Amino acid sequence: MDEALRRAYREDGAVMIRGLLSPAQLAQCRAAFDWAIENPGPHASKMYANTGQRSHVDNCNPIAKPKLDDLVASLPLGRTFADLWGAEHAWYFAEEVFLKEGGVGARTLWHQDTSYLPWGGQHWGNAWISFEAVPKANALEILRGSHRGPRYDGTTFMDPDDPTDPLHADPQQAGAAAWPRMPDVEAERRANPAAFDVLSWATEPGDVLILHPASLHGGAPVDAAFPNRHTLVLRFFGDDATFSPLPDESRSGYARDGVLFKNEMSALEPGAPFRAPVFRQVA
Ligand SMILES: O=C(O)CCC(=O)C(=O)O
Repeated sequence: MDEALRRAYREDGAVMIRGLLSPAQLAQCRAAFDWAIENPGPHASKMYANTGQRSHVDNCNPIAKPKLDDLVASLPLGRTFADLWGAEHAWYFAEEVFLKEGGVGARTLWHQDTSYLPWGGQHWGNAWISFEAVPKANALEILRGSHRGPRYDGTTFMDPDDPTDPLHADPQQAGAAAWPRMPDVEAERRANPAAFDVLSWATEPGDVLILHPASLHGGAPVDAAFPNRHTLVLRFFGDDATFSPLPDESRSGYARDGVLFKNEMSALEPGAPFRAPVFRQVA
């Protein structure tokens, strides 16, 4: 692998790998995506039903897990991640699916996945795989280098008036123990379009956007010109991955309070390598 790509991932927290998946591999991913939509897990959220518009987001679906483990073992992603990190090994964690149909769909709010998942260390990565050609205007956006900056409190995604509504704690009440509240990236961009260094790419089917889950990312809305998006996100980790607890273990739904790997994560001490025999090794 090109050293420049490794450096870009280390420094920027996101890279685009064009044509990483063949048409046959992409078709297998699409079949798994469609199956996951038809067989939702306990965290699935659906919106706009019966309006001609549709939104479906599902994270860490335990029913989809065995199928996805088998799929991931057949894809070139594990080796790609190990090469990108410079790691000996890579493991697959779990998926998230994003469906937005009918031209209506708010932006995915800015967030870091590490506000919801107890993850530390360098060797983490999301493979963002969209089945449509996604224009740049509708692309996922990443704040360059933000995976090397503060770990912010997450958004609850629940307050339409406050995209930074804190998930774990109100800093004014929790004081120094709280993680800082996220910047309101969209408000700051409205005031100053150059406020942030934002990375984004238009993608073609087969391209894979790789982003570090500690990076601040968001966006990828649909609109009248690009009405439908179907995206499968697969999350991986390598040798330098540790258990790094959340401030409030009862708030995320995906950590020790979750459904997937709950017991395995409960057995890990802060700072311990993120390992359990149940994680599927893919490199
Ligand atoms: O595709 C999206 O709308 C959001 C993607 C995302 O949050 C992720 O890959 O972690």
